[in-house]
Amino acid sequence: MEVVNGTPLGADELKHLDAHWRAANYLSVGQIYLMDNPLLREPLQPEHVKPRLLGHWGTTPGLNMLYTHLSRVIARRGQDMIYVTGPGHGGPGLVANVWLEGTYSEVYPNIGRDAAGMQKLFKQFSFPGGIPSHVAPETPGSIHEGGELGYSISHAYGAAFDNPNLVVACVVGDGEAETGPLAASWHSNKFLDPTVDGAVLPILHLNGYKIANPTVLARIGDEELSALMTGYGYKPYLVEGDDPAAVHQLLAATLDTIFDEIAEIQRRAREEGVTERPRWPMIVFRTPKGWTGPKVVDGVPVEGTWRAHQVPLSAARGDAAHLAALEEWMRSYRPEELFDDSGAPQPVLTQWLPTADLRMGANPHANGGRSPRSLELPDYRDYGVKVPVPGGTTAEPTRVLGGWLRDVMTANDRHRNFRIVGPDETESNRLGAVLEVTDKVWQGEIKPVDAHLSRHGRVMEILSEHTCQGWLEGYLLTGRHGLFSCYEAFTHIVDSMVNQHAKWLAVTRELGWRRPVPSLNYLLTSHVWRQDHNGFSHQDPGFVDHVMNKRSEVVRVYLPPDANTLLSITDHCLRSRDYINVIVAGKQPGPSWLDMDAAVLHCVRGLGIWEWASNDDGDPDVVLAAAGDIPTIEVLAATSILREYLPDLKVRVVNVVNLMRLQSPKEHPHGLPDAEFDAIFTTDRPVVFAYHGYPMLIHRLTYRRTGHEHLHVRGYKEEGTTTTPFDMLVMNDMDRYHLVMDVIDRVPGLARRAATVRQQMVDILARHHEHTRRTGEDLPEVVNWEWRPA
Ligand SMILES: Cc1ncc(C[n+]2csc(CCOP(=O)(O)OP(=O)(O)O)c2C)c(N)n1
Ligand SMILES: [Mg+2]
Repeated sequence: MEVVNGTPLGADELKHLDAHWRAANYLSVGQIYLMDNPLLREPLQPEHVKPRLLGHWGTTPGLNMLYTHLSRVIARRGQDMIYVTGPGHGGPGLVANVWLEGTYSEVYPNIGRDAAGMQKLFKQFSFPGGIPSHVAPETPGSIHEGGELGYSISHAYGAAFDNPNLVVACVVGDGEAETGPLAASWHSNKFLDPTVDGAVLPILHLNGYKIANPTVLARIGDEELSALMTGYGYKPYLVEGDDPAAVHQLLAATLDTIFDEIAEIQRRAREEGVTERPRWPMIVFRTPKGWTGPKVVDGVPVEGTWRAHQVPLSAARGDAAHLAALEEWMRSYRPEELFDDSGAPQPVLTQWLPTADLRMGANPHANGGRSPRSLELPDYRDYGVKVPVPGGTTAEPTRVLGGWLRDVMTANDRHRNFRIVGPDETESNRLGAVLEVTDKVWQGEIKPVDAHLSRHGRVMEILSEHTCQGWLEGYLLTGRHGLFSCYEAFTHIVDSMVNQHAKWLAVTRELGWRRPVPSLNYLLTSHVWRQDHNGFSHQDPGFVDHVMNKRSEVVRVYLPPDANTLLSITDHCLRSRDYINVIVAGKQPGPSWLDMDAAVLHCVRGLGIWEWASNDDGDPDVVLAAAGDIPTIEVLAATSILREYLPDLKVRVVNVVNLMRLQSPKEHPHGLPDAEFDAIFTTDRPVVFAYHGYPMLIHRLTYRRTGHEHLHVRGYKEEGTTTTPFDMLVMNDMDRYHLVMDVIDRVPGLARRAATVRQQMVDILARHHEHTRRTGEDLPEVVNWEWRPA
């Protein structure tokens, strides 16, 4: 690893930096422990200490040292920079720094930069009614909570893409670095284009420990660690030490070198057109966990060990020795030198700091972007398929969407604010038209056989759903737009990341100062019903269930039944802010049901009666409902059978495109009012509902509705394999023949009258079984079925 020896700091600058760092450490400890006497102007008493001591000290002094020095770099160079805190449990450190630079009091005027403000700053931390312990949405300058570890680097790169002047400093916990998502995300450097993207400076915070264990990377020796980072394509710099004055010099010298190097890489790419993949610098920052904290507590070593992780003096309120040690610890930072009589930080710590938007807490990139703008969207109506009669046209919905997305890409090219991410599936998901106007970005070696790879593409593919998700989140949180296209089953890989993003959005909605950010849009295709190549391992429609657990104000789920509805829904999603939008749509050729005007209306309604398919004259015997493209086909096929065999039966066909319409309006803002729901689904007629995913979700959403006891849902019941498309439906009892039987079994009095029809359904299913097993194909009447009502 490179070591940059040097003493770039004169005596004064060293003094300024060290005072700033001590102040940040003092304020961090104060937040963890104190509710009063913030400046220690009187002897510390038990009642000054919080009754519950909650927070994390261990990582904090390192984070503070880095923040201090990055502020120096910003001030000297006018560098646009944000700070991503992987170990987000070091929340008090970030709050302390943001308070010192003045941003905190601007965002929260009730917390002034004075003694009274400091008292509130301390008390509110991890306190009922106060602020969370992590680098949460409440923390100015944060786009990354760092609560669930593993996403810092992918968030940092997401923020850096298409922000050519931005450097994202990204602290990675050495424990965090053990996670799968973090391990994969080092490779982001193969996707960063130095000509149009900014830079990420990863700083591996090698403090040696996690909560109760050493970290792997701290115990493999420098040679292996260096080889690992070199192997990931970085140039590692080592900054190591426990003597503050020496580390200040070393860190300042290293950062000076590194920022020159970043500027040079960018200059060569931008001015000389160098396309060779650069070896970007990164830092291994090896300092003690809990640095400057108590060395020994109750006879055991704390500083420099895992014991420093949370609260080193855990009994400071009740135990006199702990209280004395706390006071000694806090006084070791010499607060009387750091704060003036009013409690404000002395000029020595603040006069050299960056000002205005260059302060990392105030940087607009970390609050929805420096110049956020809406996408320019070509009129999707011009891209629709012609549908002279329902079902009369066949289209591959995602391919149709691809044509529009291609032009979305072009329309916004000059703003460079739209990206499509996915794990190797853009073409397989039939969005390949976008590659007519852009490429897949790739800084690795490119061979003649490769297609659509280039240094400057706007489509991003890496086989790590975590990295895709992290990139996109970072991109959105800094005010740009995107779409994540993913195999439905494997979207589950990012379940936990979605949880975190949903929490982030829910909290930011309540913070007036946070700008809305473009929504996180998923296109789940290659879905459960059409996994012809793959089978059971690729069949799982449960991501929707997962998302539906989130707070109703942030999630939206759409199941467009055909190409035109998919266009309309996607347009809506790309215009929206602060949501997680999930769109489930197939890529295989399928019937188009609605012409563009009807599609737009249907999407606005969210669910509606398809009159052209119904014969109920306002008084149905049964309601057949569908949500999802394949269920829609089965419901219509079942309807045509019923209308042919039982022409007196009055069938109402309902289609649901916006799943939240099913919920009570008390639970979701999109919920259909009860009276409208009752009018459409009736309160007393059987409803046979074919749903794309797990049936229980439809029950969950409708359990408060009057007619819920009459609702019978078919869907995926975890029966999967590699078989014919229709056999998948039969295996899950969601095929048209089962639906017809469901109707016969449920409409009062029908069972006896329609006994022979029912028997025919059973017979067809037997024939289906025999035919598929013999020929490998579905029955001709299934394959060739078209909507032609009697
Ligand atoms: C994914 C995940 N797993 C487990 C935890 C619980 N946890 C919180 S902090 C921590 C140790 C982190 O160690 P490190 O990344 O080295 O951070 P630092 O030493 O800087 O505190 C763990 C395991 C978590 N927050 N996220
Ligand atoms: Mg650690």
